[in-house]
Amino acid sequence: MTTDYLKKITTRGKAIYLAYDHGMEHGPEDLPGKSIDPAYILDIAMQGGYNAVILGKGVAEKYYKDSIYEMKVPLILKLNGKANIWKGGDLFSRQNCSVAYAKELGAVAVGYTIFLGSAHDEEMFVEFGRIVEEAHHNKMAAIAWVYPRGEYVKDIESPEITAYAARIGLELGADMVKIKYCGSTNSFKKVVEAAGKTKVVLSGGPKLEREEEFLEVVKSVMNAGGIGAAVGRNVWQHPKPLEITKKIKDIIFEN
Ligand code: FBP
Repeated sequence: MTTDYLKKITTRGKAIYLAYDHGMEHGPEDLPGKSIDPAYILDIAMQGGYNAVILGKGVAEKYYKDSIYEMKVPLILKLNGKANIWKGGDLFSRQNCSVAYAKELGAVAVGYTIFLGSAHDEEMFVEFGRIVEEAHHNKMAAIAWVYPRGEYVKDIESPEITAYAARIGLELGADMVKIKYCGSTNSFKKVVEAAGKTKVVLSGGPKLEREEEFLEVVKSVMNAGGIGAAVGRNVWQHPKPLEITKKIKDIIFEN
């Protein structure tokens, strides 16, 4: 099947997304200053010309649906999420919003995190597998966040496990995988190769002290064949979010 479910959230095959699911994943501690306010983030997404903003169900309902943002910025609805408190063992992030409801909220794509290596990874494969089918029946894209975690994962950012993460996206039918950087352009090329026809975007990571460091990572991902980045903290924890957005976009779209 060649239907391009990503058309609405890409520009000439490339993309930049503003991620804001951290209220659940990390808690308010990771939302300093103005970033606690979803409207602040949506303004950045709109003014920065992002290909989409990534929100959970509640924020989408209260701040996006029937607002100016709905007309200006496409929505990727994050269908699962876990809090950052339980440290007792294998992670399992269950679905908390249906594809049908995501569509009602105006989403053109849905996202779901899989913790590869957790004792529960197969259950997440099953949930995401069903989500892919439902999304595609609704002509929506399905995006997998694939993050290696757990007792049996020695190094969560090794090239080998990152390539495996990318491949899981392809095997499950994801249109796109959102994964962490694994250290070099050459190793990331193997990641992109493992993902095959599933597109690869960088998952931003914690705010780096020096913005140049982050921009180098984006450059490397693009040189390796990635199609863009989904960034959160490195943009909205930045003192000048629109300036850093422009720098990231220059790399992604004019590389
Ligand atoms: P960032 O660019 O801020 O890292 O956001 C990307 C993201 O995938 C979010 O969507 C998610 O909440 C977070 O990172 C998860 O990060 P981690 O599990 O590494 O703490």
